[in-house]
Amino acid sequence: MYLSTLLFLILNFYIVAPDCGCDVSRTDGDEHCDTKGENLYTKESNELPIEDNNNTWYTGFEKMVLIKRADFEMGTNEPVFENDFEDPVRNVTVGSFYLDIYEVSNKDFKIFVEATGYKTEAEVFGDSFIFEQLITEEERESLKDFRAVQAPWWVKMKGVTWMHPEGPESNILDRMDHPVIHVSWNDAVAFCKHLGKRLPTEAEWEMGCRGGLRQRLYPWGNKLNAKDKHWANLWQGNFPETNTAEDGFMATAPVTEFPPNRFGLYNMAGNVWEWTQDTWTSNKALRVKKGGSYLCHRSYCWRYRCAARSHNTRDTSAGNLGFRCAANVPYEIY
Ligand SMILES: [Ca+2]
Ligand SMILES: [Ca+2]
Repeated sequence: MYLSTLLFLILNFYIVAPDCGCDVSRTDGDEHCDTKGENLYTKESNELPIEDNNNTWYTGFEKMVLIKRADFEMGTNEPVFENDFEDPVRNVTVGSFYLDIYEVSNKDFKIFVEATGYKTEAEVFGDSFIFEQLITEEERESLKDFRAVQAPWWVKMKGVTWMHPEGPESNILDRMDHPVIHVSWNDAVAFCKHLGKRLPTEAEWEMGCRGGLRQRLYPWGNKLNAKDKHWANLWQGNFPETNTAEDGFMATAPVTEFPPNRFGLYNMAGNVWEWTQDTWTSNKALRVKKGGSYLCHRSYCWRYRCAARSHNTRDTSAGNLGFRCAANVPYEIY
């Protein structure tokens, strides 16, 4: 049952024709058609080799897709955040690997904790970072001195853990299908390892995000609200004052929400940031995260693009940061 559904999903998204190739200007915000890069948008250019993929989808793991060895264009030549080293475009060959279809959910993480007794770093340290609008006015007032200097809308709050995302009085009972949050890079590695998996490399993650499309901004193309729809859980309104939640979600959304990309992957952009294996610099404490979150808005954090990247220290946890796992294939598939 599961396999046939998965096959249907994957094949269905593999035969979706590319869109018209209209682009969103990075300078004026207007939509226009990109004539320079028109070869990027031809059907042939974005055709996926369906005939090569007939018998290799089964992973041995649940809820994962096989992404076959291929070259892809990583990064962008039009960086939005130069200090993030988004550029240049480079051809990268990525070997075959499996990637979780969904972000790891609270339910997944609970099963892991029950099996292992694992304690997250937020539990050990006794606190985690939370977006101030998700707590009460009184709590906000009492936590003034614990605001992040560069981003004062983040506060460090005691008793915040994956089970109590807004403090000791909160719980996740009605959010078991939402992504687990307040998990550090070390926690994510422990979870994946327990299942015989690992974190994706940044290149694997970005290849997954692009879903076989060349040099598009988002997993679904270049238009943020193509077909007048919301394709990801982001921030609508004025950041950080007003979140209209036009996409239906003020904070996290279930990991199964919003349309998947052509690889069948959900929420690669938005919902929660996702840890990757890679280091940001030679400092091993800093790890790359990808995809942006429900707090990202173009005016402030246009990092829900596939090429965008950011980082945190590997023991950091926050209310908009989660992960998904990757896994090695048992043999190289060409
Ligand atoms: Ca939202
Ligand atoms: Ca995500």
